[in-house]
Amino acid sequence: MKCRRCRGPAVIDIRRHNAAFCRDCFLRHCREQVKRAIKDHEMIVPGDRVLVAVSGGKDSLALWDLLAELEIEADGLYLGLGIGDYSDESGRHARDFAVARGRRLIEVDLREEYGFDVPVAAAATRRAPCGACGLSKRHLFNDVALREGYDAIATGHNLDDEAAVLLGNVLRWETGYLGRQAPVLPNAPGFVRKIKPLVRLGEREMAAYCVLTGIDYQVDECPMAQGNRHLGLKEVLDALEERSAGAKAAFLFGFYDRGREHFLEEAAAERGDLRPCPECGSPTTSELCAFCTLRDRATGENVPVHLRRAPVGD
Ligand code: Q46
Ligand code: ZN
Repeated sequence: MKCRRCRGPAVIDIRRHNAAFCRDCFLRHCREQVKRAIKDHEMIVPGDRVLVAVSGGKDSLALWDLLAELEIEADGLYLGLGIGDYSDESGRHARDFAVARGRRLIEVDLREEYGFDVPVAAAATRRAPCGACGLSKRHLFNDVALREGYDAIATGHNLDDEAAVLLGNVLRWETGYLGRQAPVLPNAPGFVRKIKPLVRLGEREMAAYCVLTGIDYQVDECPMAQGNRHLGLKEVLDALEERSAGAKAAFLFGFYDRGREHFLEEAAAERGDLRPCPECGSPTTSELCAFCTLRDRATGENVPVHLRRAPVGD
């Protein structure tokens, strides 16, 4: 197996590109894919302050590294979710990475700052932990970015993640979510721009990037991931990809180019009239935002019933 670019011995093959690469050409391929995603979707403009959501896993650490390689200065944000040893280990990987490279890592601990953690929230809401966890992450990324004056929040969602989310939304015809599924969500009053610079790179490529660059990442899966329906969707897409290389990328990029536009109206309508949450100021269509509703349930605070309207997990 030879490298497509330099004809040297290849270390990885990527079937959807019908190509194999040596180490250096593969790293260059990753940088090019991120650069192209940023340019095609106008994710970052010069002078932007970027905050990377860092979990300690392969995707977020590779993203932080790739942005630096492209001379995009970015700080990191790590959220302590309180998921036992898994969170302890994740935090250690994120901190070690930041210290070794002299980067700023902002840390927010859910339990210390808000009085609950993901397992407690899951028990209080009697729903799969990923609902409460995802909701908390979305809220806190935005909240910290707003408070600290960042222009964009970069997350490590890769091609496999995004294709799985898309399949899930299509299977249930979640038209509002379909309208909002994009590699970049522009800023709006109360919302910092969200960007996904890894959408052109797959899960296997991100793991290879970390191994080849010596990034020490959290390999263990989150113990609360059972019941996360994305895992099943990924398996379905992997089976399709196995039969037909490039199927995932065609599915996702075809949607961005020709599908999403059909759902924009629904997405806008679902957003309705946003107003500030009386407790935290975040934009919400309910009387109390979903995060504050979750926090109150998880901490057992006595909130009047009429304020507990925001659906948890939206
Ligand atoms: S951390 Fe949180 Fe993930 Fe664990 S509880 Fe689910 S969403 S699986 S990326
Ligand atoms: Zn709120």
